[in-house]
Amino acid sequence: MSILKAAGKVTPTTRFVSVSLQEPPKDLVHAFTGLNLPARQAFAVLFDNAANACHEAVVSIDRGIVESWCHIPGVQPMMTVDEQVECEAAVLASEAFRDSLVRHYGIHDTKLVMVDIWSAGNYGSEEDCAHRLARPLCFLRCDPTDNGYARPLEGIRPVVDLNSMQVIRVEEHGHWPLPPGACNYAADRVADQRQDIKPLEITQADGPSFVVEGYQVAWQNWKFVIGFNAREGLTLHHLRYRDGNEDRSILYRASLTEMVVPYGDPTETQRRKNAFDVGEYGMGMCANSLELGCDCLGFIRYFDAHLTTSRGEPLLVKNAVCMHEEDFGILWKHTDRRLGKPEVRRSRRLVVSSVSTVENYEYGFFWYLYQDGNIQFEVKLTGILSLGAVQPGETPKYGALVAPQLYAPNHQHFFNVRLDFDLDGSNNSVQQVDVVPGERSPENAFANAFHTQATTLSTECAAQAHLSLETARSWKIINPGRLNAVDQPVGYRFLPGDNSVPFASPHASWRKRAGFVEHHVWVTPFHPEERFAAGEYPNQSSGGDGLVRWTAADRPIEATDVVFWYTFGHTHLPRPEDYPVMPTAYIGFLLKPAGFFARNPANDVPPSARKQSAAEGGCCH
Ligand SMILES: [Cu+2]
Repeated sequence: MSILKAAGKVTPTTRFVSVSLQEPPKDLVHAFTGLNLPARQAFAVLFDNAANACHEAVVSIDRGIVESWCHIPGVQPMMTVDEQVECEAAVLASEAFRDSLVRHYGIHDTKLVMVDIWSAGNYGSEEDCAHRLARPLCFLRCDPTDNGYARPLEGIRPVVDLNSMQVIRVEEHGHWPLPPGACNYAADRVADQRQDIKPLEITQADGPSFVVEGYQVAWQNWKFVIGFNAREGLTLHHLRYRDGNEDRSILYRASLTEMVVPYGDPTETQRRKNAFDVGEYGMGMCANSLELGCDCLGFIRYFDAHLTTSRGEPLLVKNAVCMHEEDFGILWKHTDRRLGKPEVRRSRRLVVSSVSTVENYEYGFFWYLYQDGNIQFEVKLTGILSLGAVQPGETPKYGALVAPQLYAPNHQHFFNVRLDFDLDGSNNSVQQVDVVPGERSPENAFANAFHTQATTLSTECAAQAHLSLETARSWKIINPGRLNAVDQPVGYRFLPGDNSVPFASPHASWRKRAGFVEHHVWVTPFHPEERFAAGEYPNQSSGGDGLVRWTAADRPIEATDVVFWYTFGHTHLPRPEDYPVMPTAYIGFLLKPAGFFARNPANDVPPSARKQSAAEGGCCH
């Protein structure tokens, strides 16, 4: 902040949207020997509310100067946490809003009203294009610590200009009574909690198996660097696996680049609901400090995140990232019946995670590293549904009742993860692998055949694909310049998990802004400025940016530095059991070595030491 201030770039109405590490050029990182540190630079996005103007700055920390300063016309960067707080205060102070509250609900005192900022999107109006807007949703608590989401103020929709921080107007769409029931989930408010859970203790008397130096981690054969920024949250860098005497690179960088939650109810109070939780809210900015609550068991190592307030002051998110080891059942087993001797190994995985709260919803982001070279990413969806009120006796068509007169609209969550591979270096290709049933033929006389067909993807357009259950489609990232023990290019297989297609029409405004949902898989040649699947500034954008725009050039992607982008969607059809708080739903993907190693890399895992007393009885893995 001080460097930008000294350079005269900061006005009293400037917001610091984000300040993050300007990551050094890849070739510098690849050539880094540990001696000459690259120049230390920060990348800042600033927004001046008075001028309604966005600027990007690159600042040299070493030299104390602003190296570049660039006006980005016509964009709205993501909303800051400060704006969330100020927006709520502005709505609660608004005469028009208070007047609506009295007329609709007879509420004179606003202290139990909750106002959640919601992004406004862009539906083509002059207002959507020219103002920095929010369209908050409002709720009413029964008392100051109640779960207010149980009582939506359905008919009232304030529209807020975030530049003036004023309510422009309050839209009223009819009258809905408050749902009759309250419902809470807090420990001090749930009566009759179950009594039959005995403690489950995980102890690691000798400490954990990982070694940490700053943000660099070594765990068994794995090495990587943990990163964190306001927009993406947790990032992994320079992921390597030690194979014999060689640290072999797998991923240069991995991150969640965007996500969107479109809602499927066309009624007036609900139809604008969609949220780009990365590009509009900032997944890192919404990260929990796990100092306040982390439920991992065992030896936990935390990492802090260093962000800024919207006024440029340092903002420390203590314990934003949690790392620990978990037992994960059987790693492998075989009993040779002739020897009567089982060989079994327990699987240990390293878990690196963070959790973000985006108003009502929670997202947990979990990277798992396994001893056999597997890399898994899992999103955990929990928190509270976005709820609305319905009329007494009404059964909603576009959602589900979760309690009397309270419903949750159908919706989807689409995530996009960017995997910048460096598989034994950056000369990589991607293959689409389809399983093909064999035709009956002299060669296939018993008609039992099937085989894989690997298509090396040559251009960006050829790479765009959906999952295919019919062909058990998977993908393989290979290094054509390095052969394995059986003379095949070394590779890692990409195995998708659950997925979905978008159910909103292609004409839906949000789909234009979220072009990344058009294909599950995209492959691009590395470009340092291609970072976010929906582009740099999806908030209130008119769309067409990001993957859709870049890949229109149909660049070659074979035997080059490739980036693999994966879009995965969770279709959420709510149920009463998701209320008042949702049991976690899981979605993600798996990367599995496929000819990367010469054999099972976990062959060398020793049997686990077991101290077992006679009283403990039998052994079961
Ligand atoms: Cu959901």
